[in-house]
Amino acid sequence: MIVSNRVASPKERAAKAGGLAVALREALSRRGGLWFGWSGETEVNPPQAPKLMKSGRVTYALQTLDPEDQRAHYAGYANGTLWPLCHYRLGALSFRRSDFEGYRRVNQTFARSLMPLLKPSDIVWVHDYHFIPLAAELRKLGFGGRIGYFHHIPWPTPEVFYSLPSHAALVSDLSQYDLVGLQTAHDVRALLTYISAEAKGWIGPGGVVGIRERRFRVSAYPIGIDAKAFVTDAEAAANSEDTQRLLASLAGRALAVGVDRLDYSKGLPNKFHAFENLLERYPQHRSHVTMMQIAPVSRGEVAEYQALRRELEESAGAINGRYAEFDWVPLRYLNKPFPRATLAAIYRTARLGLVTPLRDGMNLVAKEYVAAQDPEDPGVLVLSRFAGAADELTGALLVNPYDVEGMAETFDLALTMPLEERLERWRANMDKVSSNTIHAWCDTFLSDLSSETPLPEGPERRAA
Ligand code: GDG
Repeated sequence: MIVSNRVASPKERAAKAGGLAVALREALSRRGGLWFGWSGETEVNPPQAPKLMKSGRVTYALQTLDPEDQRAHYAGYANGTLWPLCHYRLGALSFRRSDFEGYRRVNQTFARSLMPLLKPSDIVWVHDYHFIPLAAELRKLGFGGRIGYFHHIPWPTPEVFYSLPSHAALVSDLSQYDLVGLQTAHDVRALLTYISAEAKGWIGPGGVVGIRERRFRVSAYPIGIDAKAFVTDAEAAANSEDTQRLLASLAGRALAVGVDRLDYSKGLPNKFHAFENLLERYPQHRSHVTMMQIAPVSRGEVAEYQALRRELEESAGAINGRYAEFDWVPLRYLNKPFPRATLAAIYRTARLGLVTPLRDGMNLVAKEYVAAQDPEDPGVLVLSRFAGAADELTGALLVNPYDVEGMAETFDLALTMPLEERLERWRANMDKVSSNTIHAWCDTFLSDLSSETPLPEGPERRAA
């Protein structure tokens, strides 16, 4: 059983599903299973049971929520509190007890609606920060089977995590899982440090953790992409109509591309400033490089996101106003999403991939950019050291996104990098992207979650 906030309905699936949705669906189809989540609809006094839809071996179970609960859960606690907290943005953190209560209520609703569908032998895999208390709620209803949790975003270090008034409750909820998966070793260290310092837990070998009577495992499972599918898409894109149109519009200029949801964690203002700084301090690149930022609007109902959108519109206007020529616009800023095939064409054409988040769990765009490159003439990935992907993609040029001038220097270095070095760096990155795929990630997590090997006893039990 997979639980995630949004479930692409069977109708939507083919057209829109991204790599993660496709991989989870494949994992479910192979084993047969159920995908449970929010229907995307709200209704006062919603039905207590989910709407069921079957497609092949996968059943979709979609729960409708009360509008106020949904707001408190999604825009309130999940995206107004946990998202900024986990991305180290304490200035953007807002905490209201009523939102926290709404968050718990939605988790209770989900547990009540899921419970009648569960058999004791079922394995439940919960995705992301919207559902941290779900295992605790299922346990209260008597579910004793295996439950795993994967946290797609960073886990903050204890000093940051303490800012959350409900930090102890959240970790106590986490202890009701059997397996907690995080993106990187850094995230694991952050959580384990909190557990031993604050939650009075013990840490055993292999990431085994004990808090009070609970024993569970915490481990890193860096998420990957469907590398083969991306290579195929990119090869197909090499001569596509999209590529032809793009090349014609560039008129021989180098392209630097960024693809990010319009989110403050993605560091877009800093990236724009760095590009502006490049044009200012390296005039040789003026009229010779075009930056394209694709930034589909996300969580548009949250005030922080509206402010970011205004800031970027102003900044893009200022850069273009200052540097554009009658035949060259330095920055193309696009607020709409594009089909995956078009993205593949853009990635492959781009000499530079600019992935510069202030903080990111993994960042799949970095891996997609690598997979889409022409193996004979690959582009250069410029990557924030604060993206989880920086651990694996050692061939990238790493940057500190807070250092705008440093980033501009790195953009210059990337634009002038000789082919030999580009090849060497790309090969190192591609090795990682093609070995640690989304399928490998899925299989490893599920096999660890299903493992029957008993966890070692904690210190008290051993002493007794
Ligand atoms: C969260 C964590 C973690 C973007 N624009 C378009 C489009 N996209 C696709 C990309 C990529 C996905 O959306 C974005 O994934 P990221 O990993 O970059 O970022 P988040 O959305 O913040 O994801 C992140 C991830 O979960 C997985 O665990 O890596 O750290 O924050 O696949 O290609 N896709 C299409 N058109 C667009 O315009 N088709």
